[in-house]
Amino acid sequence: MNKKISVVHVPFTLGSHRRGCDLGPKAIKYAGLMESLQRKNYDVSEKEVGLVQVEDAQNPVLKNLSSVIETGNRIAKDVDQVIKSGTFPLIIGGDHSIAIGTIAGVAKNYSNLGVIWVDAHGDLNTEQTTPSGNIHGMPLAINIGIGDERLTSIYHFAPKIKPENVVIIGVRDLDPGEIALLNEKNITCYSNCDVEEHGIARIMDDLQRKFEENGVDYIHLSVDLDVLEPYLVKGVGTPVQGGLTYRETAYLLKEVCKWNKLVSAEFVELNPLLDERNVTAEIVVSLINELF
Ligand code: 6HN
Ligand code: MN
Ligand code: MN
Ligand code: MN
Repeated sequence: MNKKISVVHVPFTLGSHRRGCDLGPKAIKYAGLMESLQRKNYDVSEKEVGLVQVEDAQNPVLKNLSSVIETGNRIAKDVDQVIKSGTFPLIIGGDHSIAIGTIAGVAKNYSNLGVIWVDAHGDLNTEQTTPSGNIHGMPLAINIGIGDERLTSIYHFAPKIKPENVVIIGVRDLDPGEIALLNEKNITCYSNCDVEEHGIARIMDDLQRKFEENGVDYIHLSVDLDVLEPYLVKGVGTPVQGGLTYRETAYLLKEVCKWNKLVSAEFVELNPLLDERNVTAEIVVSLINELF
């Protein structure tokens, strides 16, 4: 693992219906993220992406579209620069719509990028299938090139990733349009019940083999905190019962790290306004410690 880490703060909240994810990076900072990484002798720096965050209700099926696009381009540019400087980007959200920008920035550097999407949701909606109009329910579709062209073309290339290089883990709340897209694109997906049935260790072994077979040498990890059991993570806006345990999530992170393919990681969807005494942010810091 690279010894130089840049913690990239992305305090964006307009991809979600609830306000408050913009406070996520500060809450995680105050929970001690920098100190915990420094204690392990990483050379850690921080930066904050300059965002555009102006609410607009122009398009009910793509809410706050202009801000998501402008912010996505800025995130992509910053993440791209961090990688080009030989530093590992650890991106702290922000709602999950920021992954449109993060993956754009990472994929600019790696043409056959693998993505592990750890989430209670599929985030595979489009403007045609969305039940909410919230763009944080769409980033994975957009990254495989499906959706509004203004979003899929962020950072001037599309698609960012191939559907066969994507895996989703922990999912348990899919909308009908998402199920259709999953099937159409044949995306590898392990639900919470699959984790129960096969165990996280076997699933990770299967994934390692899959990435090997696909010739994937570089992996981006996207962790939506709502993948965990809601009682563990009170500070998320779209909780769903039946999530992963802390131990399963920690195992997943440690295993990914062992493969030596991880080039970037992001932790998203913390909403400190919904949290109690910053406990969810403390869990994020612990999880990041499992990873590095
Ligand atoms: N997230 N599938 C729902 C929607 O509105 O599209 C929920 C999305 C949640 C997204 O948690 O990142
Ligand atoms: Mn989610
Ligand atoms: Mn193993
Ligand atoms: Mn998500």
